[in-house]
Amino acid sequence: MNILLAILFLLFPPEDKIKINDPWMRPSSEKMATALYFIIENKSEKADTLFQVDSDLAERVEIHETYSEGEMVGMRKVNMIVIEGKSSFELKPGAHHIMLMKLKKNINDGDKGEFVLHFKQAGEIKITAIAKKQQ
Ligand SMILES: [Cu+2]
Repeated sequence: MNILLAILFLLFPPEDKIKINDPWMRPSSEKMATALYFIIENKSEKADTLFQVDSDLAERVEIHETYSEGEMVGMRKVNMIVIEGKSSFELKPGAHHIMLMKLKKNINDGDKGEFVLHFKQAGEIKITAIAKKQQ
């Protein structure tokens, strides 16, 4: 690496544009489903988009939203979550969440799981979520 670039890098480390706070998931059992939650903090001026989540814990991983129609409450897949510039987006129970379907193993209280979040601007972000019953 060029020495000048190395010095510049030390003086001005690139700031993370997207920060993921408090990732957690609910305990569940093999072959069943569960959900992953976290807060996305967008420090950039530009909007960013979460469009995919990968995990070895489940056979299928989808981005979901919760909706209500009359007295019915359900959830459905969405293709993306847009986080406006200089704002936060919270995935939480009863709202948006990451759905983990057909779990490959039991997830017990205190277990940790690794996930890769894919953003259009920030690229891949690896996170470790902890399993707990309540936030
Ligand atoms: Cu769901």
